[in-house]
Amino acid sequence: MKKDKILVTGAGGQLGTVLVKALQKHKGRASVIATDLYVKPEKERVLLSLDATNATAVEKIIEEYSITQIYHLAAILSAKGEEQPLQTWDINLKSLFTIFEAARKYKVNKVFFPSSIAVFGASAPKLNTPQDSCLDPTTVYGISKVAGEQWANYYYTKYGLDVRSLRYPGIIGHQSLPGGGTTDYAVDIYHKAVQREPFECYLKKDTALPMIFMEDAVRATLELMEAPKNQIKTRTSYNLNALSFTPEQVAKSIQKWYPNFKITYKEDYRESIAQSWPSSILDTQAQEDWHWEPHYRLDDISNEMLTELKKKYD
Ligand code: AKB
Repeated sequence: MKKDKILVTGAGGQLGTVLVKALQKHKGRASVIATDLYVKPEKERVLLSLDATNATAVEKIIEEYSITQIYHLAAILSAKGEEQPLQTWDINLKSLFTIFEAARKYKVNKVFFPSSIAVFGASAPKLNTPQDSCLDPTTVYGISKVAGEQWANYYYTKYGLDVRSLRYPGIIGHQSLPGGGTTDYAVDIYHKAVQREPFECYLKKDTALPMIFMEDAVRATLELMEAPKNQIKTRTSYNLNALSFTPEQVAKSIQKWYPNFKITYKEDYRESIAQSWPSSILDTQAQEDWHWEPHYRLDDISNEMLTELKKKYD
């Protein structure tokens, strides 16, 4: 069988940074072509510059490296997206079409497209939101993800393109910084704690959101992509559950290691985005179809985050 050659877009982002390393470990360093729009010179990792909205550039890379799989992570997230709605729509959808079209044209075997809990809105149940709830998002990011899910299903049904997708909760990791998301506070709070600084939270203390630890998020992605094709029954995007918590709960967890840690609350526009999202989600289909199971609970995450970030700041 031909060896996989994997293209990753948005490889310099929060998830991309860690996913690329995991892919390199599983598939071999030379098998992963990591790309991003802006490339900082780095010793350790080779990141190629690629504008994922540029069809010619994308096709050139697919051809040049004989790409067999694509992880298309490049996108503008929820909070940043609200600052420039039209540009966000344009970038998120244009890059998606470029990738799907190029994948179809060059007969790429599999494509991964990240969706989000941001696809849900007011009409979905707030607690234990099921897979097939009504999708009426309030953010342009959420709208772009709903459209992306439908296009994923379209490319699968019409062209047989094997697109697979997860609705990620907020991702918490120490390896990289998130940017432009509503759930970013759950990473920033740990950075403040290890620097022994107080944290001002832009969400209310009791606003619960679904979250996932980076290791679980990366494992879920790889497990979904490795699952046999006939097990993938959801061709829009799978709900992915790990845990849910409020800012107050994460602060209390941090105080088990840093008893003097202080949190204050000053809500901004991100609170209303968070209010429009589920507090918790159900992922029965992911469990049934490809046996998804999260490993990290809140105190496990706090332990890992605080230990690893302390090494970075010390
Ligand atoms: C965001 O907050 O925009 C993202 C997401 C939940 O998709 N982290």
